[in-house]
Amino acid sequence: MSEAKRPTAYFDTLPPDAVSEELAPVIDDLGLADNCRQLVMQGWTVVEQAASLEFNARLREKIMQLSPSGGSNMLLAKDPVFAEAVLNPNLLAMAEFSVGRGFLISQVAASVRPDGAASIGLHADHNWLPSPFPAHNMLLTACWACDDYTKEGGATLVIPGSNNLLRHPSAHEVREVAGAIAIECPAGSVAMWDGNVWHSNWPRNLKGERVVCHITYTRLMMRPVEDYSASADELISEHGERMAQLMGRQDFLMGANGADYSKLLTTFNNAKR
Ligand SMILES: O=C(O)CCC(=O)C(=O)O
Repeated sequence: MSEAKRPTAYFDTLPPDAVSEELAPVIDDLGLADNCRQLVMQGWTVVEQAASLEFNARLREKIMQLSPSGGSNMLLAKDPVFAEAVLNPNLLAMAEFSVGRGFLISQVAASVRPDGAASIGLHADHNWLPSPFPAHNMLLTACWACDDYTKEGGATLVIPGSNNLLRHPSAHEVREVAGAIAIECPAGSVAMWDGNVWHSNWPRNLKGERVVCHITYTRLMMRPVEDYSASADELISEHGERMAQLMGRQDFLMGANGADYSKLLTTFNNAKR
């Protein structure tokens, strides 16, 4: 009798730095092979001219309209221009490479930084994941720079290679910011980094605003199997605070109005305990 056939496709995990055979022609067509390599080696990369200048201007204008107090979130539901951004072929290809086929959208937010804006503080975007970080990246952040990125203008700061440490920076490392460089690139570029790399931004010392659309894609693993959001209010009123925790209502992620940054530090600290 022949041996029962096992579904071998269940076991063919690609190494973290490999481009799948399905994705390879797309990466080649878009000229993104060097970006993939840089993302793996250094934890960050930039895709310049990700779309037309007309698109960049439209995106910037919409962010300014929707961000009266310096920022906004839940943007995918607020205007179709954000669907164009998250579905941009360059971003989709890099996301598939970095966080795997079937990846999900996690966040579409914006920041508007005026002259004098302070640094956000050094961190890794795997902030709600304990270290050591896994071999495969879980989150890809794509920051659409609607304005030129320069150090003086408050560009994103990155510590190349810190992605290989697979951990969060210590308080000392956050203060020192040793080895940091500015990601300098023209308006219309998309700066991307994995969940591991330590980054922040430089203070802005330039007139006018730095406008950025922050897009995060996440690996399919990060999604609960069942979606209880429609029943959450009822379950919580019946069962209380521990049910609220299970429904994700005690963390900063995904409230009724998007992320609740007043709970950000508690969430990050919870995730490391
Ligand atoms: O605003 C920036 O330049 C950096 C943003 C950032 O740290 C993030 O989106 O994780």
